[in-house]
Amino acid sequence: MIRYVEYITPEEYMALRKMVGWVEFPLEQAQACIDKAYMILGVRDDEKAIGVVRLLWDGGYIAFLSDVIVDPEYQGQGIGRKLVEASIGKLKAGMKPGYKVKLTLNSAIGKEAFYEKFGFRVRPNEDAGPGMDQWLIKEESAMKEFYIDSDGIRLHAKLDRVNENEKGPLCILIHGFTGHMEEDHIIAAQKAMNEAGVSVLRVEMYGHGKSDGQFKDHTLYKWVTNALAAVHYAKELDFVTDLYLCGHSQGGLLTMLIAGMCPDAFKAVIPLSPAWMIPEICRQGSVLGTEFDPLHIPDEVGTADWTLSGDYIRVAQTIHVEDEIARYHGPVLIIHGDEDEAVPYAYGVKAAELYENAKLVTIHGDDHCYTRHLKEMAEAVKEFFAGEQR
Ligand code: FER
Repeated sequence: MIRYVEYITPEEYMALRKMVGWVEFPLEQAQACIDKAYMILGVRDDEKAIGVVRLLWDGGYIAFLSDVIVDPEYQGQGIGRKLVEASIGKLKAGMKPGYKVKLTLNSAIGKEAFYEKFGFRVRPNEDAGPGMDQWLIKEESAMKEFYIDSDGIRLHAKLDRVNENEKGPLCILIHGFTGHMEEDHIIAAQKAMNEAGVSVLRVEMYGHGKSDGQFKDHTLYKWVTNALAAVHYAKELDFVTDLYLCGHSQGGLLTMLIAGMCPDAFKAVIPLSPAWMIPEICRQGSVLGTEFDPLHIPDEVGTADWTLSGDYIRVAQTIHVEDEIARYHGPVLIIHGDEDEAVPYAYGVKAAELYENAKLVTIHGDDHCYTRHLKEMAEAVKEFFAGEQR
């Protein structure tokens, strides 16, 4: 049965536009078309959306009749006429005594006679020139946001591509402990890579940013599983030529572990201020300056600011980073501030010595997140990738 309803969904609206060959647009924009209309009327045959009309009115003198759509299978039954009449009726009902409103529409070619029946005049005519219009189109962003599945855990990801239409290198970029993908130093690294012609896949790990999981429950095993899922995702992308992996701090430790586990996956890896001492200090009974008995790990460890489950420690204690360093023979770029308060600079120096093929860039006078010389860090990243591309 044919019903007239006051609402249709953005998806239905786009499906109707598609059905008659009209331009489609993003659902967010379609939603605005529905929400901001003075009146929207949908037509359903039982539940199926088969028609729509939108009436726009500024409340002053300009009104516009837009999107008179009827599913071709239902045309010739007077549905279009009802939609136009309902729109004119609604507009007249809203006008106060003395109001004058100009109702305009753009007829589809050949539909002029249909609209003339309601009093519309074809333009140009003796007192009005032709109607004019143009489409303004904003390019789609090169950034795409989505989730990567990691054994049922949704990892929030953003892909910033250098060029939508070309193949090229990609770097996976991972934040640190308590961090996320929008931190200044993560964005700075992403932009530097993009400027060097490298697309970037930022991924948030378990319990961080907008990914699934609670911070307290995160462990390095979970992060390893997540990073492997990100690597598998990246390897499936058909535009990717060379793959790189970069991570900051605990993400830098993760980078070192994954490099050892997948030594053939990456053209190079970039641990930024890598917190690769975490497993060792957990074996010794301390984490982030908080002490515990390493042989009798409590259920929880923490301060007023953060809480970790004992499992974080248990897992960390089993990890041996030197083994993974020894398994990776490719190029490594380590960047480290020599006034890092969270991960002593000496660890950056030591890692650079242990790797077969590492370069250390020291950011003099800088801290853990390069808050004093962010540009220098970004420049080092850019230069490294520029060298890689030559
Ligand atoms: C620690 C020292 C530094 C630690 C973490 C960090 C979890 C740094 C983390 C980061 O910024 O990613 O003892 O324990």
